[in-house]
Amino acid sequence: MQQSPSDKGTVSHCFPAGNRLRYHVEETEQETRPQEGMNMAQEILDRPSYTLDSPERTIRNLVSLVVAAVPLLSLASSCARGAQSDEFGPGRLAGVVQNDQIREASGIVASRQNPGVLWVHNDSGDSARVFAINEKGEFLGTCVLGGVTARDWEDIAVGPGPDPNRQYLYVGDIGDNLARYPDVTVYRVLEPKIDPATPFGVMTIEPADAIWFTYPGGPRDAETLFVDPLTRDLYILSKREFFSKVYQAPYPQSTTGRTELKQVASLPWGFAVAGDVSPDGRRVIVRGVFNASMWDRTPGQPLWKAFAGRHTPLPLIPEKQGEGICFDAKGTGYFTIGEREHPPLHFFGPADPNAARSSAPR
Ligand SMILES: [Ca+2]
Ligand SMILES: [Ca+2]
Repeated sequence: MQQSPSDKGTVSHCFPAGNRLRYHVEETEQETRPQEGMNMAQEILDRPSYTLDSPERTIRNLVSLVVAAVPLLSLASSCARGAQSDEFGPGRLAGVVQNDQIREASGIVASRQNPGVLWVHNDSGDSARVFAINEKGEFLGTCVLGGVTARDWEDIAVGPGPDPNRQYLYVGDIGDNLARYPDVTVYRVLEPKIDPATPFGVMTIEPADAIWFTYPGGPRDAETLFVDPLTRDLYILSKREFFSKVYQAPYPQSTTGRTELKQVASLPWGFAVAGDVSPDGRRVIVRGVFNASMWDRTPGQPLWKAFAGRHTPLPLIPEKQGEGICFDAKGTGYFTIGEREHPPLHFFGPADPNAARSSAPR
């Protein structure tokens, strides 16, 4: 399996070797805040500007790295300490994914038409397939996307598509650690009907539409994809910025040529790694490297305008390389998952189930 430093493990030492900055990666089972800080350091190191050409510049830039990391850490910390949502409980372990094929869960989404089914996929290095698990993390089966390749899959979404009355899976092949690819692709395929109580083995789902995107201003790395269930517009959020950018591709998206995304908003923080829209289209959640926030959309409002409003920090449980978040099928709670073998699946339900804000019309 291909492994790039920016995708795998946790950087614990970095040092100049020859004219290039090399990475020495060590795996650790610790799941601590300091560890996440190191992950953040790795995220910053992954940025192309830290590809160095001399030991002297290496030292200078490492100093800059530390300086740059401090406000980032402070920002994340302040988010965590701020007016965190009291709507959701502190979270619990819903289960542990025991299947060995799911070794780097890079994206997760809850099926709307198959309540109790979650779709997950691996990061770069896997074939074009998604896995179905249930809300306990138990494996249900594998769906191979026929005729599709996987370069660096980073997020998955579900929602309507060409047939507004059917549900589609959207898979974002949008990872671009070094911002070098001329385009990125979102694959769209009809979602199969799955029974959350019945394992189904392996099935092929096809045909898949390929939707190619470019960014204004050149390539970008992104790990966040979601679809507006009310309009079928696609959204991709850039990752490697202090204020992640929100890009939109209105429906209908072309499947015959590249479409340039349009930047429509920015987040109040950066390094977005996952996101989702509630089934009723009224709420958006986005996860950062070690924080997450939720935005409310007022009725009739374009989804992207919600990002101009107040955001509510959400509780998270630290996860190793945690970069998956999704609403549950009702939109009253959310799941998170991280990139490690046998990852824990965490669920954050309503703090007060009787007062749960439902997806039903208010
Ligand atoms: Ca990746
Ligand atoms: Ca991801």
